[in-house]
Amino acid sequence: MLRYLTAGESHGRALTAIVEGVPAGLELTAEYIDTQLHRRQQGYGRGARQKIEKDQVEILSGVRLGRTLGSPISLVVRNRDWENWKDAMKPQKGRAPMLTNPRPGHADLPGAMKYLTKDVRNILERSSARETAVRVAACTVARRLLEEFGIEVYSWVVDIGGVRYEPGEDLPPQRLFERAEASDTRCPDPDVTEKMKRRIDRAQRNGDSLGGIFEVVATGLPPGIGSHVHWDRKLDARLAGAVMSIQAIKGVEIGEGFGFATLPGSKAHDEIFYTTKRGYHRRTNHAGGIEGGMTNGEPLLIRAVMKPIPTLMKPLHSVDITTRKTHLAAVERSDVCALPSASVVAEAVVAMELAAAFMEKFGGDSIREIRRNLRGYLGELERF
Ligand code: EPS
Repeated sequence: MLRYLTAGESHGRALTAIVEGVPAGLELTAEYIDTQLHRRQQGYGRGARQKIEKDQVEILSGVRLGRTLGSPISLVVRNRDWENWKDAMKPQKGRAPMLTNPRPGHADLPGAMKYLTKDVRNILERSSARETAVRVAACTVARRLLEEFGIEVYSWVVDIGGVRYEPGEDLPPQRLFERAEASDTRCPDPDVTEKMKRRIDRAQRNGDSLGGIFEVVATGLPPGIGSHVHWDRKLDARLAGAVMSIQAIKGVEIGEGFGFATLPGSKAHDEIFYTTKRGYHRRTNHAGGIEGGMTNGEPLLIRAVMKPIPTLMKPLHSVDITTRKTHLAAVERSDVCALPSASVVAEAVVAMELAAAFMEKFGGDSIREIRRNLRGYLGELERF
């Protein structure tokens, strides 16, 4: 079973992860993972932390001579900022300063109540989206696995604070992705990118933050990944859970998503065609590549909304949890908008979920074995 765990606090020494269930023989280097870590750190609207960090992974186990061994892969991403936070995190003398004014919208207050602590820092250090640095590292192992079998995952940002990108032309995902990669907001359109940047500037001037919407697309998926037979094997449910688990994500759609509410059945479904050249295929993709909890061979389409980051430079009303008196919410260094990063994190977690389901279908202990399993199944489908 392909799975992972992460550990680490935002301003602790390091973030770590263990990835288990990776087959042997997969080419994997720290440089490959670092490319994704670098992508996660980009984007207009990020705060000063990204100028301090230059995220790089160390692979501590599970890889020898550039290939996976089949044993657990352990990863470390060190926090450069630890040096500046040592005193707050672990004072040499005296008591650590307490943070007692929870930020509305963050994990601060429910976390403090749940874990019975009056120091909100005990909660926010782990709830911080800093954790996504090592999550991307872990999930990039899965991405490497998918890539080996021709499955690619892309993303782009379509909305920041109401500045919307409406795709005018029907471009393939690779092209949209290339354009997004060249944009400061990961938006495929340069004009909309500029509008988004101005919207972010305005929010920053007002001490405010912004949310938005991104899309993730995966191509090259064979039909039959996931299953209709049980709730926790349905791929759409698993993907929605994975994307929703990213900090600040509040909604996930597959394919037409909420748009299905207004479409009649005759326009909502993707009619089935067959040609010897293309096999079974569709001319539309309202389903977003998943029917009955399984891939159907069409591209996977996911859309998700991120709420505005709850740390505000012009803080909201809150209560000091030691005095119970009115107090403005804590002001921590933060981002104005992290949509570009969130879309990169989403690519990663989608890759992990797809790779896990892919391994359930074709799984073996080595890349060679999986390749043989996949080839055998695709041969069956050719005769189907
Ligand atoms: C982040 C690092 C954090 C935040 C951000 C994400 O660093 P710091 O708290 O030291 O500024 O910039 O996290 C949040 C916005 C949040 O609300 O938790 C990162 O590396 O992505």
